[in-house]
Amino acid sequence: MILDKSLIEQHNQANQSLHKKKFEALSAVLSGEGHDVKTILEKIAAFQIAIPSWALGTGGTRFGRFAGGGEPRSLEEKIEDVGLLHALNQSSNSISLHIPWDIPKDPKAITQLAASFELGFDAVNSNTFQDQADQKESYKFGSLSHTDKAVRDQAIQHNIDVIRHGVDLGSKALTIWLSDGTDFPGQQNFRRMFERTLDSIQQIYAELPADWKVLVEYKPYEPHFYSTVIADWGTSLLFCNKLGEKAVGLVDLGHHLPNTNIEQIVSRFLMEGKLGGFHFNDSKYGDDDLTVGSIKPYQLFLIFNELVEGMSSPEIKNPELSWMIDASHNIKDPLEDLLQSVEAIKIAYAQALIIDRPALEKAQAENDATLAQEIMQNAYRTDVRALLAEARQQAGAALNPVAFYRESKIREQLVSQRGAKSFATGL
Ligand SMILES: [Mn+2]
Repeated sequence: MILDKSLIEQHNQANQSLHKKKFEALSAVLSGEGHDVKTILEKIAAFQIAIPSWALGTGGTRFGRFAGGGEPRSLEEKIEDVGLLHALNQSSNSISLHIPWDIPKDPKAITQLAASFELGFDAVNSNTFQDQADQKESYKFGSLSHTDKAVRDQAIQHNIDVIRHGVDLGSKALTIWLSDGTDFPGQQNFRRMFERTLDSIQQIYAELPADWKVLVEYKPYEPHFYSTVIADWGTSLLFCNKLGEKAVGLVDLGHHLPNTNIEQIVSRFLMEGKLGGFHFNDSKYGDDDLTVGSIKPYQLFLIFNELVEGMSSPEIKNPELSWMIDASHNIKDPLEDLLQSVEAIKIAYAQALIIDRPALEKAQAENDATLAQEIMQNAYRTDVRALLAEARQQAGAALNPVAFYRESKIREQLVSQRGAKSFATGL
C-alpha cells in the first residue's frame, strides 16, 4: 500500500505541542553540555538500517508458527512493506534479500519498484542451511565444509549465483552465514572442516566484483549442537584475514553465548579494520529473535559507544559498515516490531553521540572508574527520544511511527488487501 503523506502531516500536527516542549527542553540540556544539536540531528537522520526480506512475516519457532495476517505474499509486497516502514520513519532505505526465498524474476522491474519507494538493495544472503526442492545434493551433513566435493561445488555455485542476483540489483555485498557444524563429538575433524570451508569460500571470493565485500557471520551453535565451523568472532576474523581485503566480519548480536562481551568484540574487529556490519536483534538466553533493545539496551549502548569512538578515531581504518536487522517475529506484528527495533538502534546511537568523550578519556587516563561510569551513564540515562522524533519530522516522517501505524489501521488495511491467512513467502 502507498501511504498518503498528508496523514503523516496531520499526525505530526496533532502531536506538535508536546513534542516541541520535549525537544526544546532536551536541546537546552544538550547545548548546555556543549553538544551541537544540529549536527547530532543530521547524524541521526543519516543513519539508515536495512530491513531483511525475511523479517516481514511472522517467523515462529521449530514448534510452530502463528501467522499474523496481511503478510506479504511476494517479493513485490515485501518491498512495499519496507517502503511503508521507510515512509513512517525515514530510517530504512534498503532491503536485504535472501536467496532463494526472494529471487527477483525481473530484476529491472524489482529495482524500479524499490526505487519508487526510495529503496536500494543491501547485502544479499545465501542459504545452504536447508535443501531446496530442485537441488541434486543434500546439505544434511554440511555445505561449504562437506566431505563430498560435489556438495561443496553445489554450495559454491549457489553463492556465486547469489552474487549475480545481487549485481543485477545494485547490491554490494554477500553475507555468508554458514550453518555447517557437527552434532556429536568425533563426527568430523575440526581442522579439515575449516580447510574445506576456506577452500570453498576462496572460490566464492574469487567471483566477487571489485567493489563488493563478503560478510562472514559467526554463530556458536544451532542448527548444530556440538560444533559450528564459524563459531565465533575469532574464527570469522581468521577466515577474513586468510581470504583478503574484501572479507569482513559480521556481528549478529544474538550469535553469542550468554554474557559475552560483544562491545569488546566490536572494538577488536574495528581495531583490525575488519568490521563489516551488524545483524541487530536481542536475546535473553541464546537465540536471536527478540526485538532490538528489548532485553539488553545498555549493552546496545555500549556497542554503539565502541562504534562511535572507533569510527571517529583517526587511527581506525575500517570500511563503511552495513547495518541490518536480523530477527524473526513470533508473536508481534512484524512491522511494529521493526519500527521498535529501528528506534532502539537509533536511541543507542544518539546516546553514544552525546558521551562526553574528552572527559571520558581523561577519566580513563587517571584510572577514575567512578567518573568513567558517571560519564557513560549520564549519556545512557538521557532520554534522547525527542531528538529522534525531531529528526524524523524534519525528514517528513512520523513523530511517533508506532502510534501512527495503529491510528491509521495499516495492518487492518494490509489484511483486507492480502487476507487474514496470508503467509510471507520463504520462511
Ligand atoms: Mn544473522
